[in-house]
Amino acid sequence: VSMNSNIVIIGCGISGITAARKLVSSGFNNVRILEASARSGGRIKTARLGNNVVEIGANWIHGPSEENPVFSLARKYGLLDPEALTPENQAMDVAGHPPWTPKIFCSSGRKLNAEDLYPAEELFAELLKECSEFHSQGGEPCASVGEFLRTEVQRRAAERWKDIDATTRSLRLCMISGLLKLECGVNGTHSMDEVGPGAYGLYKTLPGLDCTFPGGYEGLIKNMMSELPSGLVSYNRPVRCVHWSNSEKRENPIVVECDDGERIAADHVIVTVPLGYLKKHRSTLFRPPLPLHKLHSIQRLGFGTNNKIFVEFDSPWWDADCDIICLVWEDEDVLVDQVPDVQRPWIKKLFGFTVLKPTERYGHVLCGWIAGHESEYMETLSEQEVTQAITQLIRRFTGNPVITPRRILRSQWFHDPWTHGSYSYLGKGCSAQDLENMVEPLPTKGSQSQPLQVLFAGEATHPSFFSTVHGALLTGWREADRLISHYSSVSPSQPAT
Ligand code: 6YU
Repeated sequence: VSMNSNIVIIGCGISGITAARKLVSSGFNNVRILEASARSGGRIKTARLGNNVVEIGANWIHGPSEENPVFSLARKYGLLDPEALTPENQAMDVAGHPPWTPKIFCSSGRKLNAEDLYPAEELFAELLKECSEFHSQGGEPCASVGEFLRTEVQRRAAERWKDIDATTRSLRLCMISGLLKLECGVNGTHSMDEVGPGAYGLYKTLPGLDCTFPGGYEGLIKNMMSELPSGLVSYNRPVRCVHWSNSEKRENPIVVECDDGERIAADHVIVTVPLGYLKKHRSTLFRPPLPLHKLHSIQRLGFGTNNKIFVEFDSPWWDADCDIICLVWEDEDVLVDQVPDVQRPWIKKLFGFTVLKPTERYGHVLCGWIAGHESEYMETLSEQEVTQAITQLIRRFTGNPVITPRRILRSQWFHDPWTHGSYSYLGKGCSAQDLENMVEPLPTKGSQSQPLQVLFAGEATHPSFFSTVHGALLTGWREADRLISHYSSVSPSQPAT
């Protein structure tokens, strides 16, 4: 009976795909995926800029080592460079921050001595580490991570750098404003003032120096999809509403209603839509509505925007050993990570560029990173307007008035109707309980109705690896396992419940 259960998975990102694979390989033969867009992969999306492979979504395997299932799969499919497979690479523990030495440019175009600014990076790293420890100390000593960082930077800078000349001290603070903007990108938030201090330490890193997919992240998706029965995914099939049942059990309690009006009966539904989509449609996607505690957690958890702007040049204007270019605005020693008037200098939120390497593979391409409302505003501009802003920015910071990009390509995750942003973070007031509430299947405990109707997977449901591909993958397995163990505990003589 169990093997014939109708299981509908909503969303064909990595979590939906892994759930389907596990169920199918465990013998479930009525599994289907409904995907709103025309493709699989969701936030794993590879594109081309000229002849170069670029990632519109996920970039790295964070922590590529034995415990990381994305790493194991990528290795199995032969998708990684030899360096990424070495024991040394797997053993490197950088706590999520690759040891890149930045090249620093400033808004007046003059050259800076990077060593003068190194203490700023050190102080910022020290404070972030302290933030990640609040959780285990059980306290929230401040309103937000941003507030803690700003207050402590001012206090410690005044103490430690009192004998340093005023210009260098001011530049160090400007550098920290840049690091705050970078951290907005890492966390996928508008401002670090929106990130909760108590839950900040819940995010966990794995050992291994972050690596990329030389042929593109989507190679992973293609390989995984090729092992699924063909026809299992229906594309261009947005789900509008999941009709579940809060009352006594009956046959086929769930009806999945699609945008085109089709109604699909199911015994179980696994919902993997992004938190951004869930926030926007939380009051219409479920009938009856979600229980209040689940709705509150969906609201409390954060989901912001982080976008990339790829910029290609005929020849490099940066040094060959440069991994990351940081832009320091010399008027930002007041520590800001937001631009007051979003419409004008939105470009000030772009903290800098990473260099795509190796050059033989990618050509002369930089990836600019921009988070928050400024990033959402950038999405509304034409490609020409973005190119112009980037060109002016680079000319100003290099002092070279003729540098001209060949072309650009940017992501627009906020305006993607099926995502509404990039990835989740733990906002102010969030705790581990919010992630647990996200995971909890419907109907929730204590109800008399048929259990395990609606299950939840996806990046935003992982207790410690939220916002990552490996986190999303593990949640797909988790929900498949929940159904597998549910049926293995039902004795064969009983009808499946
Ligand atoms: C990682 C990285 N990375 C950059 C950028 C982005 C993300 N991530 P999916 O969205 O994939 O699938 C859902 C599907 O549902 C989708 O196909 C929809 O079309 C569909 N759908 C929606 N509505 C529907 C409906 N109504 N009906 C039917 N279908 C519907 N992760 O490991 N390395 O380098 C990056 C990055 C720009 C946007 C990333 C990275 C995040 C991952 O991409 C993401 O988690 C997974 O792909 C999600 O898979 P899924 O299946 O859940 O959803 C200290 C501390 C701080 C904490 N954070 C630090 C971590 C750093 C995070 N790093 C991110 C960095 C980058 C650059």
